[in-house]
Amino acid sequence: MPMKTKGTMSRRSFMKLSAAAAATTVGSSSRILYALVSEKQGTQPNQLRDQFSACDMCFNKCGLIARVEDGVVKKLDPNPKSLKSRGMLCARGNAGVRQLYDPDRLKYPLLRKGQRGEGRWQRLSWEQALDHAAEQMERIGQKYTRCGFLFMAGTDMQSTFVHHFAEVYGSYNVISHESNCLLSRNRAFLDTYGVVPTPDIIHSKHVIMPGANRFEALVTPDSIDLMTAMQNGCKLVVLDPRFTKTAALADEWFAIKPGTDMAFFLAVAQVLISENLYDQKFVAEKTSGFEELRTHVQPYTPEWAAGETEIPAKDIRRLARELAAAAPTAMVYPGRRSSDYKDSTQIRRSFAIVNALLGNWDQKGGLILPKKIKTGSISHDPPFYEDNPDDRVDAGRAQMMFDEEGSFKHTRDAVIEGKPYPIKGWLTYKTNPMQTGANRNKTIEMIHKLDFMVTVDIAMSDTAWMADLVLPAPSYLERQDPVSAFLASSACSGVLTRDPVVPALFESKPVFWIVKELAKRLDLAEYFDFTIEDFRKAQLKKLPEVAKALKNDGVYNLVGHSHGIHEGKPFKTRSKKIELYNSRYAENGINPLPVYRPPQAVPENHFRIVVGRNAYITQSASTNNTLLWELEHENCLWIHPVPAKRLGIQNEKLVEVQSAVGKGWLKARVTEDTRPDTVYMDTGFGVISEGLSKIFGKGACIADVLEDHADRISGNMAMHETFVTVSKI
Ligand SMILES: Nc1nc2c(c(=O)[nH]1)N[C@H]1C(S)=C(S)[C@@H](COP(=O)(O)OP(=O)(O)OC[C@H]3O[C@@H](n4cnc5c(=O)[nH]c(N)nc54)[C@H](O)[C@@H]3O)O[C@H]1N2
Ligand SMILES: Nc1nc2c(c(=O)[nH]1)N[C@H]1C(S)=C(S)[C@@H](COP(=O)(O)OP(=O)(O)OC[C@H]3O[C@@H](n4cnc5c(=O)[nH]c(N)nc54)[C@H](O)[C@@H]3O)O[C@H]1N2
Ligand code: SF4
Ligand SMILES: [Mo]
Repeated sequence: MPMKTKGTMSRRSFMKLSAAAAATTVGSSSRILYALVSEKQGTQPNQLRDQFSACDMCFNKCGLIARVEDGVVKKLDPNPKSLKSRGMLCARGNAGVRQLYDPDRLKYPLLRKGQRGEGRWQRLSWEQALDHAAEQMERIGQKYTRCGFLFMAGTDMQSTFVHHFAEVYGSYNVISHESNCLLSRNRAFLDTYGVVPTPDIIHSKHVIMPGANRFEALVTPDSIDLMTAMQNGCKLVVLDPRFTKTAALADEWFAIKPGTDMAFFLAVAQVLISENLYDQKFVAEKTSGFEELRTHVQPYTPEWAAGETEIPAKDIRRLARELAAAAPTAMVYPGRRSSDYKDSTQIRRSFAIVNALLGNWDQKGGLILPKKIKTGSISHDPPFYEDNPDDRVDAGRAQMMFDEEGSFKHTRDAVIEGKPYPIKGWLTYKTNPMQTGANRNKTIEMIHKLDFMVTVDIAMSDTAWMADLVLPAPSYLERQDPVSAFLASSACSGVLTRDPVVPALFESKPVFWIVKELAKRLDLAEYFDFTIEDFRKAQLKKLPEVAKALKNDGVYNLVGHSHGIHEGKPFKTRSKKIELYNSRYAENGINPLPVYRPPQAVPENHFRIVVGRNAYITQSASTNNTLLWELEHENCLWIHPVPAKRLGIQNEKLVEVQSAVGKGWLKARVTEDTRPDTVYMDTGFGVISEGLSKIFGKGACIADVLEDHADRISGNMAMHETFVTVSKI
C-alpha cells in the first residue's frame, strides 16, 4: 500500500532532485530544492509568511521566526518574545535552513543489503519497512523477552513517545544520550541539594567556571547572561586546560591540570572554613554535615592543592576570599557536560559544597530553582510481561545509576557480554552513539551482537550507516511536536512547541507516527489511541493562558518566580537539608564527602585527550551542514608548540593520534591554546558514513580514540581518562 505522505514530492520531481543533488554543487542543488518545493505547493508568487518555531540545531530550543516565501523557508530570525534565548539565534540556528534543504537528507526507508556498514541499501516502501521492523520486534520479544530490545532516544520533544512505546512494548532497557553528557553533574547536585539547581548568572558578581565553555558551548540564556553580567561588573574566572573563547574573555584563566578540580575546590572550602568566610547562618540553618566537612577539608590547604592543580596557592587563597566577599551573589558554575572522569560525581559534589558554603541558594546571583510549569499528559497503564527479567541489563554496574537514563557505557558492555541476559534488538532515534559514545570499536562490536537495529534519523549518520533499517525523519521545521516546558535560569520558565513551517519533504515521517504504526502491527494500538494534537490538548488542558501565548507569541514565559521561592521549605534530601555529608553514600560504600584521588599521571611521551566544543558544531550533528561546513572543513589536533617541536610536528601537517583503543589521522594545530600535556580535537569528523558527502574522508573521529571509562557513581561516560601518543606521518 502506498503510504499517504503530507506534501511530499512526486516521484518524477524526486528523481530530478536526486540527480541534481548528486551532480551539482550544494548551493545550486539547494536552489533546485527550493524550486521543487514551490512547484509542488503551487503557492502564489511572492507569497510571504512568518511562522514561529523553536530551533532544534541543539537542545536549547531558542525561539525563532521562520520567514517563508512561496512555501520555501528563506531565513530564520530570532523570536524577540523568547526570553530564554534573549533574542538570539546562533550560527547553528541560522544554518537550520540548510538542515531542512540538505541534499544529503535521508529520503525514504532503506534496508541494509550486504554486510553491516558496507553501505549497500535497498529502498523500501514505508509499509514494507514497518512490517519488517514489527516482525523483528515481535520475534526478538518472543525469543529473548521484551527486555531483549533496547531503545535509545536523543534530546527531542518527541522522545517521550519513544519512551512510551518502549514501555508498552515491554522493555525497560531504555537509555538516552544523557549518560554521555551530564548525569554525574545531576547526580552530584541531586545528592547535595535534592534538586539540580540552575545558575542565576545574570545577577552574579563573581563566577568561577570550571570545565565549562559558555561562550562556545552555548546554553541559553546562560551564555548571553554571562556577557550581560560581565558588562555589569561580574568577575569571571575560568579553569580550563585549554584557552577557550570563554577563557579569552575571562578576567582570569588558569590552565588547571586536568582531573584536579576537586583539589581546587576542597582547598577553596578549606579557606572559607578556616578563615570563617563561609555563610555561618545559612550553613547552620540549611545544611547538614558541616562538622564532618570541617574536619575533612583541614588537610586540603591551598599549598597542597597547588601541587595538584598547578595553580599557585596564593591565587587559590585569593580566589576563595574574593568569592566569599562577593557572596551570596557569587557562584561556582555547576556546569553541564560532566562525562569526564571516574570521579566526576564527586568532583561536581565539591562544586556543590562550595556553593552551599557561600549561602547562595535561592538568591539573586546564586543557584536557584525557578517554578516550572506543569503540563498535563495522556497516560495508559502499560501491559505487564511476565517473562521479563527482574532488572535493567546495566543494573549493578555503577554505584547509583539513574534508572530512567541508565548508562550507555554499561549497557553496551552488557550487550557485548550478553550478560546478565541477551539484548538482540536496538532502536535509536535522533542520537548518534557511533560518534558520541567513547570507543567506537566497541559500539561496532555491540552492533554486531544484534539481530536487528533500526535507526530513525534525518541524515545517514554513522549510527544509521551501521543499522539494518534506516527510517527518514522530518526536520524540526517540518513537524508538529508536543509542547515542552522549560526552565531558563532566572530569565523565566516557560512552554514552547512546534508546528510544521513547511510540509515534510521526501517520504520523511515523524517518530510519533513511526511508533504508532509499529504499535498497530504489534497489537498495541490501544496505547497510541491519540494524535499529537490530542496529546497537546491534554498537556494544555489546565493552561489556557499558555495555549493563547503559544499562538500569539510562539512561546509562553513565566517570570518573577525565581528568587526566594523556597524560603522555609525543606530540601528534598533525606536530612531535609543541603547534604554536605551524604549519609546515603556512606551506607552504600561511597565516600560521603568528596575524597580527592589524583588523576592517573600522564605516561611519558603521552598526552591526555579532552573533549569540548566550538560555537558552530553541535556534538556530532552539524559538521555536514553546508553553511557550517564553510566554517570548519575538517578537525585538527590541538597540540602545544613545545611537545610539537620535540616530536617534529608542524602546523597543518598530518599526525597520527593513537590510544589503547584506536587511532586517527588528522592535521596538527600547533598552538599555545592547550597545555603541553593535553591535546584536543573537535567532534563530528572522521565519519564512516558515505552519506555525509561534505565531511566524508575529512579529519579524525575522536570517539575512535577515546577509551570508555565510567564515572563510578552515576555510570556516566568518563571521556577524559584517555592517554594518546602523537606522531608525525
Ligand atoms: N556550540 C555548541 N554549543 C553547545 C553544544 C555543542 O555541541 N555546540 N552542546 C550543548 C550540550 S549538549 C552541552 S552538554 C553543553 C556542554 O557545555 P560545557 O560543559 O560547557 O562544554 P564542553 O565544551 O564540553 O566544556 C568542557 C570544557 O572543559 C575543559 N576541560 C577538560 N578537562 C578539564 C578538567 O579536568 N578540568 C577543567 N576545569 N576543565 C576541563 C575542556 O577543555 C572544555 O573546554 O553545550 C551545549 N551547547
Ligand atoms: N566525542 C564526543 N562525544 C560526546 C560529546 C562530544 O562533544 N564529543 N558530547 C556529549 C554530550 S554533552 C552529548 S549531549 C551527547 C550528544 O550525543 P547525541 O545524542 O549523539 O547527539 P548528536 O551528536 O547531536 O547527534 C544527533 C543525531 O540526531 C540526528 N538529528 C538531528 N536532527 C534530527 C531530527 O530532527 N530528527 C531525527 N530523527 N534525527 C535528527 C543527527 O543527524 C544526529 O545523527 O554526546 C556526548 N558525547
Ligand atoms: S543555541 Fe543556537 S543551535 Fe542551540 S537552539 Fe539556540 S540558536 Fe539553535
Ligand atoms: Mo550534552
